[in-house]
Amino acid sequence: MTVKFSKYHGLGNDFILIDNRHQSEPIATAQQAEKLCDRNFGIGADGVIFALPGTDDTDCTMRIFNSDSSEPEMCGNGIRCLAKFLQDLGMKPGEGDRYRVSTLAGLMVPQLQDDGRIKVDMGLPRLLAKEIPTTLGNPEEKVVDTEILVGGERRSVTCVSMGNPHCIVFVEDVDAVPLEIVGPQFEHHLAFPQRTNTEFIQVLNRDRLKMRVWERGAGATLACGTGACAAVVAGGLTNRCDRVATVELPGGNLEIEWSSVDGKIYMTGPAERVFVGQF
Ligand code: ZDR
Repeated sequence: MTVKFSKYHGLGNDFILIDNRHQSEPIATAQQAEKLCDRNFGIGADGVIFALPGTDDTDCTMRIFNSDSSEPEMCGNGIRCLAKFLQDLGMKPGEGDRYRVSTLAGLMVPQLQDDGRIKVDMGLPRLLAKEIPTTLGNPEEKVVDTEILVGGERRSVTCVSMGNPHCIVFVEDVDAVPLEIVGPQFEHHLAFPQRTNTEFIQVLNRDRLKMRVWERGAGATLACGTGACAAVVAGGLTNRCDRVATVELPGGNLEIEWSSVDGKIYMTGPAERVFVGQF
């Protein structure tokens, strides 16, 4: 079988997009997706995204596999790529300039902006320990500046779910973090039964954060949309930053707003098609 794909990236977080709107199950398995992501033996990507048929009140359903074949609930950079992909396929948004997309983390609404960027209504952050999920603290309470022992070192962390789990660690100097060592220690820590994405954040200013990320199932990546959202929520919860902030990632910047009106997170950033092909 020949399958057409398009390769997109959002700030260097790159994905293989497959038009799967004709059937409700992904046309590739998680194991095939892992092979496609291989940068030496495959196409190369941080994940594979399938554009599946929508439900009664959505235009499309997004499913994504990480490069290790695990399936995350949500992907912030990926959903911007998906919106661009649907536009490039000639699909009109059901609601003006907004697509309604079902994900395992619920409804997401990416909006195509005139400047070419995409603004995504990412919904409400989930803050209770049981929602992350993490065994840190009390299951019915938030995990804010909570102590954890990782790799023999005491760290203070704040946990946020954007549908997928995030552990935020504020540091003095983000470039000094040995990501390849501590990233996996956080990802597989017993305190995170579903594993976790981990963001190391340096506060540059009340409206500017610098971030490096170790993604669950994908390792060090150039950007993480849900992680940038989680970082601003963690910064807000601990009064380290304002509710509107720019997050500097290795691959570029994302603008994040934690609305004080509806409590939702809005993420704005680019998505670009790099090439198309078939396998
Ligand atoms: C971090 C991510 N790339 C994004 O942009 O939000 C999402 C990918 C999924 C992540 N690796 C996870 O939760 O397993």
